[in-house]
Amino acid sequence: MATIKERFKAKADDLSAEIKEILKKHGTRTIGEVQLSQVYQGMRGITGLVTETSLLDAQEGIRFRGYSIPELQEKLPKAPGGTEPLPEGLFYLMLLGELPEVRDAEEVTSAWQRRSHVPNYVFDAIEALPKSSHPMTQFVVAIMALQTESIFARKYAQGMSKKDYWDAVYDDSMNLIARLPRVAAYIYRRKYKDEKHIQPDGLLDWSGNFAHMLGFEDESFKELMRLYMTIHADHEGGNVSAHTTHLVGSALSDPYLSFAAGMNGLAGPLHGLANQEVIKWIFDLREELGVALPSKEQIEEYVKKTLGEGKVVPGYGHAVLRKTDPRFSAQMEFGKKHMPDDPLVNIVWRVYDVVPEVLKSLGKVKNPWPNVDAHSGALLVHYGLVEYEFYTVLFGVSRALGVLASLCWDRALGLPIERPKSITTASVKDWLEGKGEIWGD
Ligand code: CMX
Repeated sequence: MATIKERFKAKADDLSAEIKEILKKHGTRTIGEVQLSQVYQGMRGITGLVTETSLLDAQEGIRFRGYSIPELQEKLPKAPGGTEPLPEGLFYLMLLGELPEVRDAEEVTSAWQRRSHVPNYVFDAIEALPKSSHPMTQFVVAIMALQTESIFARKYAQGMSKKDYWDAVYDDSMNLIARLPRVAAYIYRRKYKDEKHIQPDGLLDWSGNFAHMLGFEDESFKELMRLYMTIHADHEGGNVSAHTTHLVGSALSDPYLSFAAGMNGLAGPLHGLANQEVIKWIFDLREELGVALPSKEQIEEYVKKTLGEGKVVPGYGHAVLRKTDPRFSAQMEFGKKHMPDDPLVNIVWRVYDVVPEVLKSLGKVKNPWPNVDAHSGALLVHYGLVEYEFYTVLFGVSRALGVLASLCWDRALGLPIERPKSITTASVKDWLEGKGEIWGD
């Protein structure tokens, strides 16, 4: 029986050959046109990247290798007695493009268990930061400290051949994913739990062990972690964290450097940090109104106040999606099943009843519907994980699965350094006046 690495290599060789053939026959075909407004407005809608692991449809939401989130919940292997998918299975699916059997997910679990040792100097690097540092800052510093372990960097320095890049990236990616829960849990227990650290449980799956090291033994919290780690893993290639990891990796920066760069992007409030902003916004709303469950009218007033202060409503809107995010819906289903009467969860649902209409009335918001971040915090608070500044770290641990599986593909397919063309407004004005072309080298 071939190892996951050997199976990946065989698949990558097949796809490389196929892509060569496609480009030979169709490489000059035009995929779309670029308007001047798109160049100025965040490259929205410009197709310019290949990401094999997942594809986002504006109406339907994300599909991982063709499978929607409800399909993953049905088809991916589960932990014994559990109903939520194991992210190990999703990683396997993203990497190999095939649904895993139970034994395949188990193989990933045991590979990550074997690779999970975090050297002490990584904890020392975290300890060198003040405890008040944001958890994402501590997380990125820890990833950078781990970089000294990079097999890719070491082998590159020794003169590795191009054809072996994928192999070193695969090992670095597997090691990094295996170590992230320990690093993240260390940051959490250091900052919020009097430095009372919890040793890993080598018998648990990746998310179950993560929950355990964070200090949560409730089985339904472990189920939430499995779902959370699955749905946050990947959202095709153009979002800031995925695109940054891919871009930095294209310079042959190793997976640690590339992933740390992606995490700096995830730490922005318009991207992953929105999950902490949502719960902060709801806590502020509750405090200002002085009620446990505000009415729809009260919420509407508060939303209008937020907008009036020139702020965004966190957790709503998306650059690509034009419907309720299925990742929001999956969390809503989890809430209905495990905590239908939780007051905070009920606020999230009430906000969902109110915000889209208010945002629509502005006439400029392209997507008034909730994204993944609108729901996650309330579920975590239910189990006692109330320290919302930590939420983006959870998102980051999950995001590693998608962006690092993609990085393996990038190197296996030999994708080149990324270097789109930029222009100046002066050159645009010349072009508009017919004084020549603005593009070209
Ligand atoms: N509240 C208020 N205004 C919003 C808004 C929101 N939730 N979403 C969009 N808008 C505004 C934009 O700020 C923009 O206003 P200006 O023209 O005055 O600059 C206008 O509506 C048009 O924006 P858009 O084309 O609809 O949205 P973008 O593609 O530019 O941005 C996003 C997408 C997600 C950054 C934006 O919707 C937003 O800021 N949402 C709140 C933050 C958030 O939840 N981010 C998490 C996204 C998911 C993730 O990555 O984790």
